[in-house]
Amino acid sequence: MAHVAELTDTPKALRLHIGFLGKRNSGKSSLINTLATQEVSLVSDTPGTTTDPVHKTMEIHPLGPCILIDTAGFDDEGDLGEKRVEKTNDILDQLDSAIMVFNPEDRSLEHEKIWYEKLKERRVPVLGVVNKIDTEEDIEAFVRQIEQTLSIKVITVSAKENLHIDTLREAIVAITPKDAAHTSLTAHLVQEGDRVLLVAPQDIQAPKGRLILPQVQIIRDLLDNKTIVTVITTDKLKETLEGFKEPPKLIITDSQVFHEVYGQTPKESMLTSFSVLMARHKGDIDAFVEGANTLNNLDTTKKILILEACTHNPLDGDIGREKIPNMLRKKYGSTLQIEIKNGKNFPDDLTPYALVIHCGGCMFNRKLMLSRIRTCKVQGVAITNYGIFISKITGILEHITL
Ligand SMILES: Nc1nc2c(ncn2[C@@H]2O[C@H](COP(=O)(O)OP(=O)(O)OP(=O)(O)O)[C@@H](O)[C@H]2O)c(=O)[nH]1
Ligand SMILES: [Mg+2]
Repeated sequence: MAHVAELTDTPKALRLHIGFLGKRNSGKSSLINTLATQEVSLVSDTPGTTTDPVHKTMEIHPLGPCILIDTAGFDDEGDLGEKRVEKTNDILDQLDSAIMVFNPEDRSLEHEKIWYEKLKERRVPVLGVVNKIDTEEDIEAFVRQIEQTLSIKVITVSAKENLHIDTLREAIVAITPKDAAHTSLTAHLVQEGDRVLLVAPQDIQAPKGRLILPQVQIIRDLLDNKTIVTVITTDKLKETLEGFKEPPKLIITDSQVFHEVYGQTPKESMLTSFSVLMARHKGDIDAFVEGANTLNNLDTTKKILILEACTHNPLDGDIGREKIPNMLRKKYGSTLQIEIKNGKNFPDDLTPYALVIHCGGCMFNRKLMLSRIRTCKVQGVAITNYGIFISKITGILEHITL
């Protein structure tokens, strides 16, 4: 059954990520269980019950598909405690919003101040939730203390007694931005009734028996936009175009065969790629184009960093590990220093690099990608992604509809 759920579920990367943070024993896990109306996370009166971040997918109307992330208490101590806190720290870049849970039995706000600053830095909206109001007196004074110290909206609840849980749900909806990850991927290019041709080579890189996530998402989006969709492999391009009465409004191609498709694109048709659409949807297309333009004048004394987020097994001709390095070496010489890293770990120091070339990030949410782009900007390092890089280096960028 797990397999079925996987196929029908909204991909995690498209869900809004809502983090529950707070001291140990404040009731983070209890609140998630109450919202989910099921035992998702273990609850106990022993501080430090939750150790690793726990993900619970759920629908919150009208936000849509969300992930609630339970975390270890940010006041955890000792060697193990520090590691747990680090894991909490690692998820901050993904958060669309954060729920900071307070325990009225402990009114110190030192940790909370630090974590509030971390969230503010990342532009994550924060909602304060004072839990356990069934046990404590003078909750109002505590609410005022929090509001004054952190300048956040605070509500009061009891996970145990199910008090004000509807208010909590409404407050979560109010603070969580419905971001661009939930808007259409293609509506800026097409209208109802337009004919759209997708070129999706099913080469050795393609997973057996299915299409890759960006292709699935884009096909779904085109269907939602009531366009007429045709999907082909590259070798069928010529006869498909010949069979059309009129040229298609839009052709969307895999970037790896961009050149081939560009050569055959009718002048009346717009041309873009799956990765360009995903880049716009997921990141900051202008930053990526600007990043790719550093190739005009590349500082070859510095290194190039290629970041591949997936941990798939490298295959012959793999795009991140072979195709892109080969393209770079062909243009800038074999001495160009190229580093390839697993994109899960984004380096803190980017200054040794002239350019970061990121994968499409189909496994990441938009918030995480934007945060990486921001980190690059702060350090003055250019960033682009695979699709934009390939279209730039093959001289096609100016012919793409962005
Ligand atoms: N009286 C009362 N007790 C609560 C409430 N919410 C949680 N608790 C209790 O507080 C204790 C801690 O709850 P958890 O949900 O495990 O707290 P947590 O923040 O997830 O704790 P860690 O995982 O250790 O960081 C448990 O014994 C809960 O039963 C509440 O609203 N009222
Ligand atoms: Mg917990």
